Amino acid sequence: MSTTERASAPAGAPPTITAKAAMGWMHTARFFTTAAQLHQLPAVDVPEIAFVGRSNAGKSTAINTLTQQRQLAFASKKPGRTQHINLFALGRQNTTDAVLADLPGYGYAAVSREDKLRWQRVMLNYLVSRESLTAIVLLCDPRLGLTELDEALLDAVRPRVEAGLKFLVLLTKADKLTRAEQTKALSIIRLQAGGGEVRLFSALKKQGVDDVALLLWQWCHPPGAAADTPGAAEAPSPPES
Ligand SMILES: Nc1nc2c(ncn2[C@@H]2O[C@H](COP(=O)(O)OP(=O)(O)O)[C@@H](O)[C@H]2O)c(=O)[nH]1
Ligand SMILES: [Mg+2]
Repeated sequence: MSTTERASAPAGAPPTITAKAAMGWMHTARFFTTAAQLHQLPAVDVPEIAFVGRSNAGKSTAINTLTQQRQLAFASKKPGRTQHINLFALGRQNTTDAVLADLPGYGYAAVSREDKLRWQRVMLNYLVSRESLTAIVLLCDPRLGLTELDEALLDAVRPRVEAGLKFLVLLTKADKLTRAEQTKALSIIRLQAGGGEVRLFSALKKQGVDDVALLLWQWCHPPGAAADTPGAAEAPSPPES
C-alpha cells in the first residue's frame, strides 16, 4: 500500500484522504453485533454513524453499495423485516476506528401498530441517548420527500445536531429523477434539513458514492482526534479485490 493514498493537505487543515482510500476504508466493514433492544447494544469508544430511514428508502442498498459488499446489510424484498439494530465495524486489519449502525426502517404499512410504536421508541431512544453517535445518515426517496416520521426524527435529534452531531440526508434512487427533478429535490430538502448536508445518491449509477464515503471518513476522523486513536492516522487500505 502506498503512502500517496493520503492526499497532501496544508498544515493545520483537516486530515484528508483520497476518495479511493475512503472507499477502501468503507470496504473494511464487517458484522459486529446485533441487538433487539437498546440496552443490549455494547458501548463503543469510536465514532458511530447511524443509517436511518423509511422502510424501502434504499438503506440496505446504500450500505451495501458504500461498503462494496453485496450482502452486508440485508436488502430485503419484505420491507419492515429488519427489526434489529445491526452494528458493523470499520477499520483496517484488527483495528476498529468507526462503527456503522443500521437501524430498522420505519413506516412500513403492514407492521402492526404496536410494533411500529415500539420501533419508533427504540429508534428515538437510540438517537437521543447513544453516546458514541457521531453522525446520522437519513435515507430519503426524493420522490416521496421527507415524511411525517422523517420530520419527527429530525425534531428529536435537533438538540444534538445543534450540539455538533453531524447530519446527512441522502436522496436515494437519484437515477429515477431527471436532472431538473434532482436539482429541485436538492433545494427543497436542503430547506427542510435545516443546515445538514444533503446529497444525491444512486446505487444503480454509483452516483454520490465516493463523496459520501469521503464525508463519512472525515466525520469519523476529525482534526486533532487522529493522534488519540492508534492506526486511525494512517491511510486505510484499498479494497482487496
Ligand atoms: N433504481 C434504483 N433502485 C434502488 C436504488 N436503491 C435501492 N433501490 C431499490 O429500492 C428498493 C428498496 O431498497 P432497500 O435497500 O431494500 O430499502 P430499505 O428498506 O430502505 O433497506 C429495492 O427494490 C431496491 O432495489 C437505487 O439507487 N436506484
Ligand atoms: Mg433494508
